[in-house]
Amino acid sequence: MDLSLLKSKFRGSMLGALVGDCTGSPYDNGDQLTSGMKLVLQKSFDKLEGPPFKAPVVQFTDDSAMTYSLAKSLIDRKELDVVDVAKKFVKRYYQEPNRGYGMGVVTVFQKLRGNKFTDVSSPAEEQFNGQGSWGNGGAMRVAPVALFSYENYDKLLDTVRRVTRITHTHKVGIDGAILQATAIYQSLRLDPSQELNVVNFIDDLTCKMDPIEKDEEGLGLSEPQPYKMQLRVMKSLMSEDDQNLSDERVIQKLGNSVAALYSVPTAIFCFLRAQKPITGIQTDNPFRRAVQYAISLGGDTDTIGSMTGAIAGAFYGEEKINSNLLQHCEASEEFRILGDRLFELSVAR
Ligand code: F2R
Ligand code: MG
Repeated sequence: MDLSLLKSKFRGSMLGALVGDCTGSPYDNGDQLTSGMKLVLQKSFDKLEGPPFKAPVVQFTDDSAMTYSLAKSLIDRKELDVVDVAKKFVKRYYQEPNRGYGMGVVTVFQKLRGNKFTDVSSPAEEQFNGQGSWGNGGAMRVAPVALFSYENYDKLLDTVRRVTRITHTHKVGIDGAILQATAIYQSLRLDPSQELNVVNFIDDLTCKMDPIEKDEEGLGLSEPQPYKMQLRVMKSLMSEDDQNLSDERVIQKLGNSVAALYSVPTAIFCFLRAQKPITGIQTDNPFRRAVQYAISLGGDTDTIGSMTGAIAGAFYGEEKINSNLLQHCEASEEFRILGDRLFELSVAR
């Protein structure tokens, strides 16, 4: 692939994650969006993408704070150093605790600080009576790992597993992060000037998730390969007519919650569905369509928006992310630079 396109894709993934978080956070109250709120969302995107106007920047949340820390650690250390990542997560949390972190992860941070990072495994393992978290907090921050591991999928798997375990040790939480990283990894490799074959994209994800989910350790899940099941559902939804596919049905089938299982597949679906026009989302820009659609599904809007943005940005590259919109997102220049540094580290060594 042409290196300037690949560099644009690295930037696009980091910026896409940021844009989805910033634009999704005002709608993040766990509920579905009313039709009035969807109109507000449409107008808000129109305004942010329109002629420049003076306004306070839209602040990012815990999603981007943790994505930033993870990218910075990989760049500083040139390898995964889980103690350094944990320190950066915790330091940033105590500097800016009001970024919307959930209570679960805050407990992990308190314990990590309490043991002075001598044990970075136990705090996450102790979560939820020793089950570990299946939340989407591992998946929401994983984009830098997909970029860092661009040339080696086994490295991606190992790095995602180890970095996710700092806060999330439930297999469903870890596998959700793997699925999200894999979707970015696949998107980086595709040519955005060619029509995306959505069936192949889902089939490739399914093939990659199969051995990962077979690696079960008797967790007693009712569905032994839950992400493969969600990918099957996604494929079936993709074959339906746009007019008949309501937001309610998508939410009912794929979910929109803080659970990795009910948000990572949703983000991938939003990216794929936005390859074509979607009723009710008025834009010609497929990157915006994907992110706006993800937010319009409600629920965990900042995180599903961010995960969708990271995948869509990795596919389309920076060019499809409106520059006026970026001006309104906090720290967009820093995120662009992180994309460049990860590109230099992984590709242009
Ligand atoms: N949580 C939020 N936002 C609400 C924050 C409100 C805050 N007070 C404020 O506004 O300032 N957002 C962030 O959380 C999501 C990522 O969550 P993460 O990191 O996975 O958290 P956690 O706590 O590990 O899991 C989330 C919830 O899932 C349920 N859960 C997880 N594992 C469970 C298990 N094994 N058994 C039972 N329940 C489990 C719990 O309800 C957890 O609270 C992102 O949206 C991010 O933006
Ligand atoms: Mg969230």
